[in-house]
Amino acid sequence: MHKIFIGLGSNLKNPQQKIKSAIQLIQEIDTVNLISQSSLYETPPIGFIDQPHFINAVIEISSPINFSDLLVNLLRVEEDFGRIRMQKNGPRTLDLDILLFDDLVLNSQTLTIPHPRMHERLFVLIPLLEISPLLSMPNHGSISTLIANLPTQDIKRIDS
Ligand code: PH2
Ligand code: MG
Ligand code: MG
Repeated sequence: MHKIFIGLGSNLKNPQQKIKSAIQLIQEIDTVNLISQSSLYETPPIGFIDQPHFINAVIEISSPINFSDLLVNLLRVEEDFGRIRMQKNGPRTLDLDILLFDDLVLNSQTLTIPHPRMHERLFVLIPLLEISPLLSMPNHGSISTLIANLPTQDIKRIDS
């Protein structure tokens, strides 16, 4: 069984509902078990600034699936939500990122694990800390220490 963390993000057309439905669809992938899900967070856009705020969340799943089959399944869910890849870091209907896959370190043409920018992104680290307070990531150490060393940002937990 693999222990896998997935980041979810959306900032177009009812993003809260999109994140909730996406979690539902991920759960329906064959062999996938949902272990935990974070709250939803409203987060300011990072990278390309001139776009709506995001809704972000993180889930933990467990599955015997290999990472390439998982990626194929996640891309299919993104497509179900009408994602068209236009601009790097630009607005997106739904973005699903494999953050961590056990302690795997992978740099292939199509996939980098851990996610290459997660250690500097509070919109990933804060929801991750919520569901796994003692978690560490390969090469970057504990999530809580990473958060403590980043400048604060206006990240709001949404009650739902
Ligand atoms: N995703 C990006 C770029 N910037 N900013 C926030 N707040 N949330 C995101 O999910 C996000 C982003 C590229 O995937
Ligand atoms: Mg992303
Ligand atoms: Mg992505």
